[in-house]
Amino acid sequence: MPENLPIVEQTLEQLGADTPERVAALFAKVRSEFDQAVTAVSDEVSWHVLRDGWLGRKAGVLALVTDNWLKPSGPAMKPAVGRGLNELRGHVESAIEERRKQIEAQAAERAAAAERIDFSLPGVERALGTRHLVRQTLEEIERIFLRLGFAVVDGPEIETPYYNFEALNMPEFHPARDMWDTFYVDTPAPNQLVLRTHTSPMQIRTMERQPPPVRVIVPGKVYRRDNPDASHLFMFHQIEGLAVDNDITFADFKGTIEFFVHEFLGKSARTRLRPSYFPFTEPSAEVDATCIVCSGRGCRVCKQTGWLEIMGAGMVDPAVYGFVGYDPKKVSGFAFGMGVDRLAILKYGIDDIQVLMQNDVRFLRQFP
Ligand code: 2NM
Repeated sequence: MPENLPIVEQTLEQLGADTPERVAALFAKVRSEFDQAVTAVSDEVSWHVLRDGWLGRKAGVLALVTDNWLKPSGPAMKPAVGRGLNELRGHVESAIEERRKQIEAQAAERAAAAERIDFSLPGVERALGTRHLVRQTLEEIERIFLRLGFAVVDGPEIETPYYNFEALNMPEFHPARDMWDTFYVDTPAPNQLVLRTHTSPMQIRTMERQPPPVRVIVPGKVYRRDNPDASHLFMFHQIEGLAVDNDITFADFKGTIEFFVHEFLGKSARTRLRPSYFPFTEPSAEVDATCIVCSGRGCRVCKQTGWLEIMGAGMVDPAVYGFVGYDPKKVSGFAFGMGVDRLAILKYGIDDIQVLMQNDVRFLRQFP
């Protein structure tokens, strides 16, 4: 029963309704309360509350009007009360039914709107990332060596001094270690660790694990404590290679490197070797290739020499074989190492290596 209708709980006598006009006024009051209530109904739940409150068999308003107004009234008032009640019932029942239809229609409309798909809306454009220029260059180099039968291996960036130096023919306190400004990990003295200064430790691990023949390349990040400038990063990428077997010669090395340069820089690129020094190769060489910017005529990039240094290399020093259990009298091989970041900027004529690490999308988008 609606709260603001206490009159339906009283009898007509208690309410002092002793004329048909007063009875009609009471029905008008009830009807106006109903009209307010029915407009306030907005959903299925409040509709059910309204229906039970007005049409409920025991405590609905119409049941109370029947019990408290109609039944106790005498012959003089009964016709007026009966008419009022019938009118009220007709009005309440049809209005409640009408409201139910409206609410159902609204719900159906809302559900349809939720399901409606507007096929004319533009699609969602997903921003796809691309491989970084360094990654692209690294994979290009990998593919060239894969065609020659090299396998790709990788390993840890944090290494023991044994793998980074000692097994590469650089004992503790040997001045050759100063060729690389090394990052040391802050660990207690006997458990020293370093950030690898080259990927060669993995070549040592590879030889430890398998007998010859070995043909591997090792790509990855390496770390050197340099001050960054246009040609230095303190973290950069290397690809080192190693070929060891019973009868590998310096000629195999030259052929391999020439093939690589032709594939990477083009058939017109030429190579030359200059003597050099590494603790782990003997003899050692720097490999130069024809400058890709000026085709060897001389320019700013090659400092007017016509040549660009692209890698260091050499025949593996027999001392290295001793550390991995190979017999230096039976095996021979060559090794080489190149800076991927440096090759990438040479190939694309970029004048500052640092842009590779700055992640400026205006730069990155030029290498989709
Ligand atoms: C270079 C240059 C020359 C090299 C040597 C070895 C190993 F493990 F076989 F001794 N790995 N890498 C090597 C040789 C690396 O990088 C400029």
